[in-house]
Amino acid sequence: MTIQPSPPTPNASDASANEPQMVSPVVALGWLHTAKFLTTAPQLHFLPPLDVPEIAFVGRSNAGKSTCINTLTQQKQLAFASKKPGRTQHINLFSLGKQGVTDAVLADLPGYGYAAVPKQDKIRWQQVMANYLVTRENLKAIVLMCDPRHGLTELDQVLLEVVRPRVEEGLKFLVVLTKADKLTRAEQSKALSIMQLQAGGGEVRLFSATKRQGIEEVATLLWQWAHPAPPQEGEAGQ
Ligand SMILES: Nc1nc2c(ncn2[C@@H]2O[C@H](COP(=O)(O)OP(=O)(O)OP(=O)(O)O)[C@@H](O)[C@H]2O)c(=O)[nH]1
Ligand SMILES: [Mg+2]
Repeated sequence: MTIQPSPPTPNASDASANEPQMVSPVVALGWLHTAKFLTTAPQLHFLPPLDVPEIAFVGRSNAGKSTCINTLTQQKQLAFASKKPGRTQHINLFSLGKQGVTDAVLADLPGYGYAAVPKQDKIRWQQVMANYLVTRENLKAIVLMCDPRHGLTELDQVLLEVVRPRVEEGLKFLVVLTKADKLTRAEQSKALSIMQLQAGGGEVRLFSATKRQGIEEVATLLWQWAHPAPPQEGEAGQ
């Protein structure tokens, strides 16, 4: 398998390096549909070093990370989703890219905050995750899955603090408000406004796997982050 960052898109010459490239949701979803299981690892040092953009899905246990990955990739059982919290226990990587050329990877991370997990395991996992978020070199974006009925938990806040220095250096950040189908329209727009204030400049989107809400928006954003516009002439090295 070949793994390489995608080359600059030729017809994007008039796009500024800071502006996202335009893409249709159909293209973004077609790209996500190419997802294939790449590898699984209990700890950071078992993950292969990669030089393509990596997008990590994080959040409390049962928030809907694995379901979101399955929905975005339009594959029923790519990531293990379950009614039982704590189903995902390893870092699972999925490669993306057309014609067998990987141009990005998705990472499904185990959830945190599940009460029934022994304390030692919780601490161990929090350390693995913090280590991953701080040191994974090709990490390009974080998708924080948050159930708006619970809001940001204490551990979500800790995570935000851990990644803040990297976000200030350009790491992309998206809060996905999951299970939006459980909220009324009015509750949805309230949850969106509150999270926009809390997300510290990151993006926020409502999402529902069951009602298929927000799928195109999230897919487009992920595609844009994995395919940044090439620098304009004269901008190289700035
Ligand atoms: N109503 C509703 N339920 C959802 C949605 N997304 C996920 N769920 C349910 O939430 C439960 C947990 O989903 P998972 O995708 O396994 O959650 P996870 O965040 O991967 O959980 P861990 O692997 O334990 O961290 C499952 O019962 C899903 O069916 C959604 O959009 N709407
Ligand atoms: Mg999971």
